[in-house]
Amino acid sequence: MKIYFAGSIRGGRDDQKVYVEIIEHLKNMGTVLTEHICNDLAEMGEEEKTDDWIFNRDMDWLNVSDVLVAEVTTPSLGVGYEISKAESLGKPVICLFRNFGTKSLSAMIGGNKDLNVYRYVDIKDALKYLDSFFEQLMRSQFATASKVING
Ligand code: 6IA
Repeated sequence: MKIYFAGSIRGGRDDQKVYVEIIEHLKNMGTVLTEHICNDLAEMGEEEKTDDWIFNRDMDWLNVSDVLVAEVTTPSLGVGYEISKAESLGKPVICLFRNFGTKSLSAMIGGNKDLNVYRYVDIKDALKYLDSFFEQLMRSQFATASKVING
């Protein structure tokens, strides 16, 4: 399972600690292609990379990923773009939004029934949601693979 995790970078780093917890959890379920998103910006070692290099690298990863998991509490143009791109590529998309009262989720995400939007207060609930989502996803991938093999 190749997982593309999306979280705000230039949109603001307020939720970096939450990204760490989610990514650590996702690593039990597959390969997180974008693990660096939870690192401190200085450690990302990407300052010297050009924007078009970053864009092309991330789009290549999105293309080969099986699922997109986005933490959408801190609004980010890049994360919004990645969600829309993953949706048009037919990838399953999970959007996690921390509901703590002062921020509200964009209607372009919250109103889209094709995205799996989960609003949480306690991070533990978000991780449980991921567990059940991935269990279903793996079951459906297994059923599709069996059909291909057995006809
Ligand atoms: O608009 P944003 O920067 O908040 O967009 C964040 C999203 O776009 C993330 O989910 C990433 O997948 C992708 N992205 C945007 N910028 C970068 C990046 N820049 N490195 C990797 N992925 C990125 C590094 C520059 C940084 C050292 C300032």
